[in-house]
Formats: sequence, structure tokens, C-alpha cells
Amino acid sequence: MRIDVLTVFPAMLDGFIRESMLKRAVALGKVSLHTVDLRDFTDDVHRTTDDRPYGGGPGMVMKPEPIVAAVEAIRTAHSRVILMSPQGQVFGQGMARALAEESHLIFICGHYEGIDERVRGLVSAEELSIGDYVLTNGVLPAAVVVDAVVRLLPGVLGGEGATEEESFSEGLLEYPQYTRPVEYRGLRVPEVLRSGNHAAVAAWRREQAEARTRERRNDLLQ
Ligand code: 9D3
Repeated sequence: MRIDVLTVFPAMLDGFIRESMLKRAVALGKVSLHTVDLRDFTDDVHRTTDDRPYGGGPGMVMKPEPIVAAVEAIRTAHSRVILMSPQGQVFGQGMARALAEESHLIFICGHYEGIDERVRGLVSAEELSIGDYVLTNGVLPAAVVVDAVVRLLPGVLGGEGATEEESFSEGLLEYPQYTRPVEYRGLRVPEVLRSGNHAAVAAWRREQAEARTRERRNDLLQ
């Protein structure tokens, strides 16, 4: 898979890539990840990427030309173009699974008050949000989506991914986990986990996952 992330803050993402699981995926050749500086697609001496909004109002709007030029330079017939935006469809594990099937993803990150509305249609972008809270720009949202997608690529998590996704796709929260020591500050690890009875362990985990989901995230059970 190839991923390009278009932003005026490429260094923000480069740091994340260098320090995360993404570095391993890149080293293994599972993904080629590129940050693209939108300023490289400007043609004025000031390398301008934003301008004042028509109709007035506070802040600046991202100009269409650098973004459209960058997408047109990078895209192929097989590219899926994703505009990170608070107005987008809310990203979830289902979308992560769908995006993991693609061969080329292009993420556009906004800054300032937003992006000129004409961009979306001109590059046939779908809009994605990561949830209902206000961030200062789209770089962290793009990093969130890239992280969720890349970890699903075959071989990135050494094959654990698939199994874990199955349990997530059942729509339950995870069961509680314990490691040594068996007693810590007077708190003991549940006996069943040390019983060696695999069927009993599986049943206990299932009950715990269901009880947790009911208490904390009843919406997932609906
Ligand atoms: C405060 C400015 N807002 C009113 C004019 C609009 C606005 C523009 C740009 C609000 C946030 C942003 C920056 N956020 C994103 O680009 C973004 C985002 C988010 O803030 N929350 C959840 N998902 C996403 S995806 C992109």
C-alpha cells in the first residue's frame, strides 16, 4: 500500500511515523508512507497556501490551487482521496478495514478555518472525521486513520491483527488482562486464569467482555 499525506505541517507527521509502529511497517515494506508539503505546490514567492474568506469572517481558508495541484500530481487511476474534515463521516473500525484493502490512499489535511469548498468535488474526495470534538488541524486525524489502517495490513502485527479484529467485529469491549505478580498490593489475579482450563478461561473472558460492554458501552450491544 502507498499512502500520501498532504499538509502544510509535514514535520508533525514525520515525527509520529518515526516513533510509532508505522516505522516498523515501513521497514518491513508493508507500506510506503509519504508526507507531502503543500507549499511545494504553490507558485508564488511567499508560498501562500491560505487566503481570506469570501463573505468575511475570522481566520483564513486554504486556497484550492496547491491542494488540487498536489493531488493531481500524485494520484493514479487507483487512488482513494480522503479529506480530513469535521464535517465528514465518522471514522470507525469498519472503515479502517475497508481502507486496508486499497492500494493507494491520499489524505488531505486542513488547517486554519477550513478548505475552499471547490476542492472536494474537483478531486472527488470523501470527507472523514474522527469524532465530535474540535482540533486545530487535520494532521492528527490523518495520523489516527493511517495508524488504524496500517496495523491491519498483513504481516504488520505478525498475524495477531486478524484474530483481534474478529473479537472487535463481534462488537464487544475487551476482557480484563493480568500479568505477574499473582498478588499485587493485596489484589489477586482471578483464579480461573491460572487454572489451565482453557474452556473455563474462554467462558470467563466472554462473560467479562459482555458485562463490561453492557455497563460502559451499551450502545455497542444495540
Ligand atoms: C474553529 C473553526 N471551526 C469553525 C469555523 C471550523 C474548523 C475548521 C478546522 C474546526 C476544526 C478544524 C480543524 N479540524 C480538522 O481539520 C479535523 C477534525 C477535527 O477537528 N475533529 C475531528 N475530526 C477531524 S478531521 C479534520
